[in-house]
Amino acid sequence: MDSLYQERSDASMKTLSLSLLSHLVCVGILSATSAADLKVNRPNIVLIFSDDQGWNDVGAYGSEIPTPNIDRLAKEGIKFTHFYSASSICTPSRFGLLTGRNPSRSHDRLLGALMFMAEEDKVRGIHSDETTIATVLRDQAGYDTALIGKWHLGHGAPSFLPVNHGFDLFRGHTGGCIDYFTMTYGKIPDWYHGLDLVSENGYATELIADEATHYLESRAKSEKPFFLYLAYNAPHFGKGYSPKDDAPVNIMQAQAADLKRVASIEDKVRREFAAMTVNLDDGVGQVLETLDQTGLADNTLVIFLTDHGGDPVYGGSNLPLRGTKATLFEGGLRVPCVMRWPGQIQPGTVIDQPVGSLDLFPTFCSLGGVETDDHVLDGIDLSPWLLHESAEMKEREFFWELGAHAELDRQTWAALRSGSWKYLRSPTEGEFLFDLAADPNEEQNLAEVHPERLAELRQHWETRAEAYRSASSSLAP
Ligand SMILES: [Ca+2]
Repeated sequence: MDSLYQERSDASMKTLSLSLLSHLVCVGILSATSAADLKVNRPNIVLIFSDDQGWNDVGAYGSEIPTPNIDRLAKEGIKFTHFYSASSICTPSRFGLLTGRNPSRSHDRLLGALMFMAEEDKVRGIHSDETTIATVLRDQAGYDTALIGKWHLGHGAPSFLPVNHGFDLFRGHTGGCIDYFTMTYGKIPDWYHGLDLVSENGYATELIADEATHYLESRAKSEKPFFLYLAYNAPHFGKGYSPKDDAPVNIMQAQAADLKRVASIEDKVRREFAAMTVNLDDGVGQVLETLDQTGLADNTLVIFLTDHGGDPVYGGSNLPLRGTKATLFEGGLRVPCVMRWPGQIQPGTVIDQPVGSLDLFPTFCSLGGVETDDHVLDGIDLSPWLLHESAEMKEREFFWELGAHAELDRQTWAALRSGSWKYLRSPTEGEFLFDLAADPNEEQNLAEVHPERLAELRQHWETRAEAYRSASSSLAP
């Protein structure tokens, strides 16, 4: 099956590479059409990724939580209304984002979160032959690369860490969350500079924003383009430590000054979540201001998206969408996503077609002038739509698999979107069929009304699941 996906990928990339090149000429990025010129004009990329922030947790998407800086990106660029994460859990979402491959293809079947405290998870993670966008941009397009913030793709051997996966610079943490004030996971140190653990204190969201500011300032006079993956731990809960139980504990960690800013929110947990969110939004504002001050803004594509839906237990909200983090309803998968590139992306653009985080790898490659023929990818190059070409987006399928564990034969969540139809299988609630065009919030299960379509989509899911499983094991070292 790999060859099938390779063929699709090849065909689309050839078409779109040509398309991009001609477009870059049209919009004035290039003065000539040579590959050398394309390389000279590669944009910087700042990819801001927040944690457990749901559909209803960004102002531009209807939230009561004020996020003026994220909203500014939407006003000055594109707002996507059907942007899908690769998964509704941290680790597989990040695997898909960074590799452009469905998480079901990952060697270690990264279909659930890597739990930091679990000994068995210290030998799992992203493998050295699984290629990230950072590696490609660094090695094939000459980008300087950095990860500031959360990794969550392996915390055991150094081979799992970001500096061995394409990132020149890493300042951040490897586990699923941290204590916002001590940068530890419970009591376990988890703040790195490169491969070295360091002691830090402050407030994680602000520390990450400050590190980003320093990085951008250091890039201002460089000839090389850069790729900054800015992965906030916020507004995910923090991982504190309970002396009474002598164990790590999940805690909301808002600062008093931020709580005052959202005092009108009555529910205590929602208010704490909102306070952590406005601080995150401040960080986005600080990044945008630094881009302005350094003169980098015009040649920098800034993207903000979240890793998956919110968790209402910890104050997140995905309303009016159904479901939450760790489910495959729209509330788990559909995420806020905005992109800005001054002078290239038209301000106030709204894109309603279904796209997703798996599309970012081929898109960044296209913008960086890198061919993707050698990669088996599951997304498409979005640059024609970012740059307002009159390109038609073909209907395609989106596939998700959650919680599978081949050795244990655990129950899984399954979902597949084909056109406006969505098939979903929950381990506890059975099968669903939704028509998202008529029912975007998944209120009407049409499984009994359209049994043939249900069977057809179920079969599509099974075929893909088997293909990905084979690809995963056949590539494993
Ligand atoms: Ca998350």
